[in-house]
Amino acid sequence: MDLLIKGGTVVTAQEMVRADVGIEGGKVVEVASHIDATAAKKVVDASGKYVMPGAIDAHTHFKMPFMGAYTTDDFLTGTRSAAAGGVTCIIDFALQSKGGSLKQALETWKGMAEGNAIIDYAFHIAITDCTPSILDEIKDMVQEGVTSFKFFMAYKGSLMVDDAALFESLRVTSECGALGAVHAENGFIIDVLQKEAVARGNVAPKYHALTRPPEAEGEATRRAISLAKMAGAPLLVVHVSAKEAVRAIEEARMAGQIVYGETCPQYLGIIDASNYEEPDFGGAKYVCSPPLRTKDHPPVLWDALRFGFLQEVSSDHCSFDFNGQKRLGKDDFRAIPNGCPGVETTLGVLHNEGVNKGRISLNQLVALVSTNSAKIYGLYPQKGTIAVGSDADIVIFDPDKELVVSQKIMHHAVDYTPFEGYSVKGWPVMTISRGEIIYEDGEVKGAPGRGKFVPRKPINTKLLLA
Ligand code: DUC
Ligand code: ZN
Ligand code: ZN
Repeated sequence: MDLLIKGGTVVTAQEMVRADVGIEGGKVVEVASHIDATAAKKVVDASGKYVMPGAIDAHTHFKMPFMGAYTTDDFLTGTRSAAAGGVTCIIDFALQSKGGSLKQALETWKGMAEGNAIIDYAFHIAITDCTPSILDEIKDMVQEGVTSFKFFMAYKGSLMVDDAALFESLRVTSECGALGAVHAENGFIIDVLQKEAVARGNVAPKYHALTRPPEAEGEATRRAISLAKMAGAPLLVVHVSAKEAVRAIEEARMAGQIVYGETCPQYLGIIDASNYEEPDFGGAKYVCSPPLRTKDHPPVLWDALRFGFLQEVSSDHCSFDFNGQKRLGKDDFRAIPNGCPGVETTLGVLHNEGVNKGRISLNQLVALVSTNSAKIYGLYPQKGTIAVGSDADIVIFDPDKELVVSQKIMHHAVDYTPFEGYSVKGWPVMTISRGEIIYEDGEVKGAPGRGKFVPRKPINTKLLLA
């Protein structure tokens, strides 16, 4: 046995049990109440700690060209930060360039990850140009292990696709065993509101939120759900931030439609729309899309997580330096690159805000940050659980470790964290990827390039209903 994790409490999406975990050849080979340590090459003492499946962050943007800049974190610094946050697998978005093929997008993103990633990685492809030949390529991508595709209903004039393109694409993704995912905000309305705001001289960061109202998200979510229904396709709505969008998903799910929803920690009430008022252009740090909402939205999102209307929490780590990149928009909020970092903080923040405050159980925490993503995106049971035969992707989580989130302790390259000053009890202390300790007590030990591309299986909607 290569590694034995002894004395911890194994927490999966289903159970919480005192057990030792034996690892060999990168896989879990035994989970039992007592495993003899004499044959183990290395023993990790996990007493007093939770032993959980490594988190899967299904929403990152490393080294992505966007709004005239590249995201600051690349596959090295991004996965370094991920490892320090207990994340053992990311699903990043390869972006189809206008006129480019899906194959080109995948090869470009694989090229950026290879030799750099510290943890395992998979890709979605964001389709921005839905021509017949591109739709034909979807099945080839599924063969390559890319089984989810994102479509933007916002960013008019750049990334946005129209309803016909989305409808046709969803038919194809579904036929090919893939999942269509949407960025659901009404790009037409946002465009009108943005132009009006700027014409009135309203150019500060807070107008980013005021020109992307929750109704624009609710409307687009409802529309995407209707298009998916007509296409006979399952659908996933990424980064749900507004109660209007939650209600749309809830209704569709109650009516038996297969619609999944993701939200992100930045929408869960630790920060909110009032942060856009921070002085000295500080509000730009929180400019992401959808924007942070007013305080009436997070309680609805928490209820949706607790009752299963939203199934997963990922970071949408899309990092732009405050000094330099965000300041591109100092005279016009429309030029602030959209996105916030968060791959390192999701697990600890969700544990503190969710489990410690009694909003979700520990098992739900594991489901939301790991197991459900593995099931939805075709990684289960290779990843997303601790079971014999699964990859030994494990996070050891100390529920008593207290810390204050701050830029000083982050492992990312970007120059701020949106959760600065947030106090938590409970934080990951060790991350194990395929049996190798890659992070321990503040130090990332995994070598750049050790992470592998993980081809994903076709989508199986029977795995996760509630
Ligand atoms: N949507 C994302 O999912 N990420 C970054 C920007 C955006 O609008
Ligand atoms: Zn998006
Ligand atoms: Zn994103």
